[in-house]
Amino acid sequence: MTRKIRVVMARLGLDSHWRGSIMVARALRDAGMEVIYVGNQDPETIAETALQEDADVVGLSSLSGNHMELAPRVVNALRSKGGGHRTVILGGTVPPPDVPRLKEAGIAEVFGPGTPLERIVRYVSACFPQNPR
Ligand code: B12
Repeated sequence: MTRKIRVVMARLGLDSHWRGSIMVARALRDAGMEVIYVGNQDPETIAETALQEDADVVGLSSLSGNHMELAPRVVNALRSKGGGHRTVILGGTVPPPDVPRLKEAGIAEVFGPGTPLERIVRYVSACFPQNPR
């Protein structure tokens, strides 16, 4: 049986910038996905929530420069709990030189400021072609 794509969306650490993550959460929801928005959380709590919610995708938002430390910690926490197959995506003010290092650390894709919401929806949908929207 197919089910909707499930996305857990969080702001990394104490990042107070919420606009982008809310806009992305709404766009994914409007595209027919189940979005669980958990606000500010530490990496281990985000990973635990993703497992408890059986999320397909973990969406992380960071505009305060904490992405290199905290985003890989989400991936590591997922892997240590057997949830490393989940797709982790990141958005926010990520300098381009950081992107390859984040991908090496297991972040599937990075979306910077100004990314059209349709592009994010298309990316997530394409990761799970078998799921209805
Ligand atoms: C508005 C704003 C604020 C507001 C936030 C209001 C709010 N509640 O959201 C306030 C005034 C509170 C604020 C505070 C601070 N800010 Co500020 N802020 C901005 C500003 C001007 C715009 C951010 C914004 O709302 N953009 C609009 C949204 C729609 O875009 P977005 O968030 O980028 O989201 C898009 C993508 O990034 C992506 N995306 C984002 N999240 C996610 C998540 C997922 C899963 C996906 C797929 C995609 C995605 O998709 C979105 C659509 O394209 C930016 C400058 C800028 N141009 O980015 C600085 C900026 C982000 N702020 C900055 C700073 C330094 C701060 C402060 C540290 C300042 C201070 N000294 O106190 C604090 C942060 C404190 C904290 N604990 O986080 C810096 C960050 C520098 C860095 N990253 O190294 C910036 C870049 C300004 C600058 N040029 O220096 N800020």
